[in-house]
Amino acid sequence: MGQEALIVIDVQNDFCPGGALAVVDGDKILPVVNDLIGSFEHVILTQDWHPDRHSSFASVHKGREPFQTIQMSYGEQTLWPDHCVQGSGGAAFHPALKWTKAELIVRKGFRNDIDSYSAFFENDRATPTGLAGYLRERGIGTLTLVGLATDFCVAYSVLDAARLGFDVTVRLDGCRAIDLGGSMQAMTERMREAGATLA
Ligand code: VGL
Ligand code: ZN
Repeated sequence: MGQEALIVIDVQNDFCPGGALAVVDGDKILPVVNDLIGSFEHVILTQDWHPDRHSSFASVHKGREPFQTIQMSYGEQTLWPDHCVQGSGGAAFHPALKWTKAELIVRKGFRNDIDSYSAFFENDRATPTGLAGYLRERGIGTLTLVGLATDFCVAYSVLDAARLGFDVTVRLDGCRAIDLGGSMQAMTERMREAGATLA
């Protein structure tokens, strides 16, 4: 069990209204997320952080459109509008996010040829980001997750955390979904099956 941490997934401008990959009401989570940041001793943030011609962008695949799915060497990959380009305003944290207390910021998706939804592994579900080792070394075994988007980066982080043996709770009032082709219902079921608590 050990210590507890709050993990805040991708609360960045591009996932909020007006952003390149806006999640409906993405900015509405900010009061809940900021309250949780205030109440947790340990806070970790993730930041989606892509090179400017990242392989998850539809714009680099001739004849493809955002939200289509393609086969990559590591499996199926959804194509996205260009988003969260390293150093861009869209990749910055939402201005209302009270992020200063964070002890660690995990950047992900920075390798050109592979996407990374999860805070723990890239989309091959095998290449680690280092977060599990960090948490274990610090004696943190219990995690609460919030952020964007529920059915992609939050959900894959939750599945990996549960698989790695962390005790995981998702605060759904601190999350909003993209909901692509029923992904919200499918990922909710998978998170439950994995043993996560959905609160
Ligand atoms: C995300 C799609 C692409 C997310 C990141 O944060 O959920 N979704 N990149
Ligand atoms: Zn991304």
